[in-house]
Amino acid sequence: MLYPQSNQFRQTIDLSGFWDFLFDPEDQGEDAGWTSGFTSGRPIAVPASWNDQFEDGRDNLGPGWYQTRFDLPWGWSEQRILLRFNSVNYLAEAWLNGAPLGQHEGGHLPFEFDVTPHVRLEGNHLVVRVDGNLAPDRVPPGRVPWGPPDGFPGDPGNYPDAHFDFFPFCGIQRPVLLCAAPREGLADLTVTTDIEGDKGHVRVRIDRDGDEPATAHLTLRRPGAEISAQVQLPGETAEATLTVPHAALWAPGSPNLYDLTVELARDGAPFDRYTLPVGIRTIAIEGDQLLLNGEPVKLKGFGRHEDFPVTGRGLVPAVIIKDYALMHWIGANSFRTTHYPYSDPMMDLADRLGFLIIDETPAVGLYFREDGLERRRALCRQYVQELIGRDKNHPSVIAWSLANEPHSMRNEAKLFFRELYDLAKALDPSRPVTVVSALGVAEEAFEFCDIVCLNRYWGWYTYPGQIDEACETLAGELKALHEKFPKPLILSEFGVDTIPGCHAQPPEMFSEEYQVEFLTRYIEVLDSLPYVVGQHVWNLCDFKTSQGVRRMGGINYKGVFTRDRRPKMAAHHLRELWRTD
Ligand code: BDP
Repeated sequence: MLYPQSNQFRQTIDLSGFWDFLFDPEDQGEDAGWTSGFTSGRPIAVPASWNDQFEDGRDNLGPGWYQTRFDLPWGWSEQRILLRFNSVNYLAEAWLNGAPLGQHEGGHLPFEFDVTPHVRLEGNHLVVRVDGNLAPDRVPPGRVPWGPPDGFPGDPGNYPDAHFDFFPFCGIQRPVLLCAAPREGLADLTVTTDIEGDKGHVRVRIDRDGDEPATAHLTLRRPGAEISAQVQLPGETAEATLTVPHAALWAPGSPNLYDLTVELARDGAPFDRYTLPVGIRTIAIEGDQLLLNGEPVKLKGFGRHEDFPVTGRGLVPAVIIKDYALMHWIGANSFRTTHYPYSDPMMDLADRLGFLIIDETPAVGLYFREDGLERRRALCRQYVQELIGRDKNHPSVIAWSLANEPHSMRNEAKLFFRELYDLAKALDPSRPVTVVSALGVAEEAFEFCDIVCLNRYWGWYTYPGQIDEACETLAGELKALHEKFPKPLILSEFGVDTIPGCHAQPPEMFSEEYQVEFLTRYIEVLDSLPYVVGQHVWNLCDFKTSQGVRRMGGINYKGVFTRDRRPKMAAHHLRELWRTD
């Protein structure tokens, strides 16, 4: 699915702003007659989570009803009109002028409707029902009956009862776009690159709607370079390769991008065009090394959250810029999109700024009891397809993560992930695929995953306050893991809750000194093991969670920056360890 853009043949408008909103008092569903509009609504900001916008919103997971009105801009009357939602969490259903458009399950991934048959020139009325409730058969799940063998006995639980450790923010969290696109225009582009000597090959697959013969003109440009090709499109797809002499490769530190423009024409007259940034780079695994452009690369960075006061998980462009500035300042070159796909601007900026991303589906807290398993499997397949469909052309994306910390103790887990792994590889053979696990050597999916990603908290949940024991255990475990699965290994989470301003000497849990010592000593271990190709600290910033005895004030304090992006002591220490200039 191509991200909407505006040019001579396409136009996009953003429907963001203040919409009307109401909570469904008794979940009366569409029968209440709201699908064609309601009068009792209050104003709500779109995009943003609803939870922190209202006094009665925080723990209310819906359903909630949104509505807005719009007119079509000048010149759109003969066009094909698409309505795109960049992210609605969790279950969305939409109506335009009373006509049902469809529904989409799962937040953080885009979906669109062709609204051409329903749209009017003026006075359009869009209604969206959003259900953010937690349920055992949703992904990520919630309200899961908790206990062995899928969970730990005596888990204290949390409220709202999420089966994951971040607040279940809901609502229309990213922009809603209205797009005019030519009929029979470009439907998709898939770009892969490889390198041969100092040449770069850019392979482009073109998919389009309709099958009347057309010609595609391709141009790849950056200052001082322009390469063109032309290919006939007798039907719906075609492929072309552009070869770039003396290619300017993409890498962190030198994130060179080319603009690829694909123009469709018939009888010499152009009728559609799309421009996509392209980074020429390769990613490969050789033995226990991760190779970027043929050279070993080590990831330094974080797990993060899309999380900010008041806006919740809503898109805030300035926070994106700030987070990249902080990651650059500290010397990070990488992050994982813990625990769901991040916004399109976050991904675009990683290409521009040169960050390496492990791109994760929304499958966190998965468990494998029979009840609801088929539904969870179908959702996970859908997420893999949607994620790869959305992000396949980003040079910054160097691996796909199928899930975070699945409760893989049951036999079903291995086959479940084998199928997802095969699906990801079929859709994108060019990138490594992983599962991020806390099970260690017992995680059977590591047998076929390309990279082993482990989350570890020795010195926090286990061996509290005992960093010597923690580091000894960590070193032993990493060695055993690598012996069993001789592949590149990433410590994909490690960190400790740290209350800013809390100090202790000798270091004690929750103090800033303890975070410094924990991270420094862990990194010493990681740096001493050649097969450890990545270190991702948990977390870049403090973030909101459900309420529970482990989360004071409903906040996870493992950030090296506070929730409002101020450095703790550890940020300065990490900077000394990571910055190379
Ligand atoms: C890991 C999870 C992460 C949590 C973290 C923690 O992957 O989502 O926030 O633990 O406990 O197990 O802080």
